[in-house]
Order: sequence, then C-alpha cells, then structure tokens
Amino acid sequence: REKGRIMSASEIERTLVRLAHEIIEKNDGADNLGLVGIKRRGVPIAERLATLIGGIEKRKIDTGVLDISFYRDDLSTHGTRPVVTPGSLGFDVTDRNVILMDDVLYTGRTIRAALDALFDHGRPRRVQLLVLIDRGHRELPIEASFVGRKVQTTSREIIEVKLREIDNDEQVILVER
Ligand code: 3GP
Ligand code: 5GP
Ligand code: MG
Repeated sequence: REKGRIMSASEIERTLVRLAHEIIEKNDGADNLGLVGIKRRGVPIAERLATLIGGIEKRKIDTGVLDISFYRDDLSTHGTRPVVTPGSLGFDVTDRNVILMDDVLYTGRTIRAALDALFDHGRPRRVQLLVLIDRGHRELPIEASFVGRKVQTTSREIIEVKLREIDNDEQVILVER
C-alpha cells in the first residue's frame, strides 16, 4: 500500500547533482576516484554520478559493479561464500579512492558484505559510502558519507526506489508492507 511519495524524478536528479558537488568538495576534486555500484539499483546511481562528476571535473570517472547477494552474512547458511574473480569489478581498486553506492541503507549488512567483497579485489586507499536513501534501523556501526535523503521508517515500511534504467519509471515512494 502506497503511503506517499518521497522524491519525484526531478528531485532525484537535483539530489544527484548536489551529491556530485559534495563528492568533489570532500575529495578535493576527482583524482583517483572510482565509483562502485551495488547491484542492482546502486549501479545506475554510480553511472549517473560518474557522468555528473566527469562533466564538472572534465575527466573520465571509473565505475565498477559489486553483486554482493551471496555475501550477506544472514544468507551464509544458503551456501558457501563465493570466490570473487579478480578484475570482474570493472577497474583495479588498489590504492584508489573508492565510493560505494547503493539505493537504500537499512541495517548496514549489505555494506559490510560489500566491504568484504571490495577488499577481495584489492586494497583501496580510502572507501566512502553514498546512498540515495537512509531509512535508519542500523544493526552495524556503518554510516554513509553522502546521503540523498534521510527518511524515518518503521520496520513495516519499505522504500520503493524506481530508476528509469531498471524500472522504466523514476521516483521514490514509501510503501506499507
Ligand atoms: P536492488 O538490489 O535493485 O537495490 O535487496 C534486493 C532488492 O529488494 C533491492 O533492490 C531492494 O530494492 C528490494 N528491497 C525492498 N525492501 C527490501 C528490504 O527490506 N530488504 C532488502 N534486502 N531488499 C529490499
Ligand atoms: P541493509 O543491508 O542495509 O539492511 O539493506 C540495504 C540493501 O537492502 C540495499 O541494497 C537495498 O537495496 C535493500 N533494502 C533494504 N531496505 C530497503 C527498502 O526499504 N527499500 C529498498 N528499495 N531497498 C531496501
Ligand atoms: Mg540496493
């Protein structure tokens, strides 16, 4: 059941523009930067920010992809931990300034698992985190360096993030399960 709209398409776009500027400001430019999207909806977020930052800084920004579904510690009983193929992330993260990107931050378990997967690929110099929505309810000591919007939620509520690349629609809505 839909309870209300959190962001429209133009609000998402303006938020990403603001986040691009925040990233450049906090990193003194985009030198050595690499953006890593967490599947699925973190991927278009990383690609859009690479385009925005690249346009402002007049350089190409590396992007990569992590699929961490088998790394979530709460799913570990479903099988053994898969070995990550080196290089499959998209660029070499060694000594890079990496920003992980995801659509929603909730318990923090996905990001904990993403950090494991990232360090299996190499040793970054620095890792930051960007999320479009922080819905609270953390179960681990993980916070985002860059946040699109903070939303107070109950555990019965779900944030639906729709992005045109995946959903053929573009908005963020609050839904009651
Ligand atoms: P995404 O991977 O494309 O971002 O976690 C898998 C998908 O399920 C996510 O899509 C996310 O949008 C959706 N989802 C919605 N609510 C939840 C939730 O409470 N927990 C998790 N893990 N995923 C959720
Ligand atoms: P966490 O691991 O922090 O509990 O959850 C983060 C991951 O689960 C994100 O990748 C996100 O896609 C998904 N997730 C958790 N809660 C929500 C939610 O309310 N809405 C959406 N869209 N995804 C969620
Ligand atoms: Mg996600």
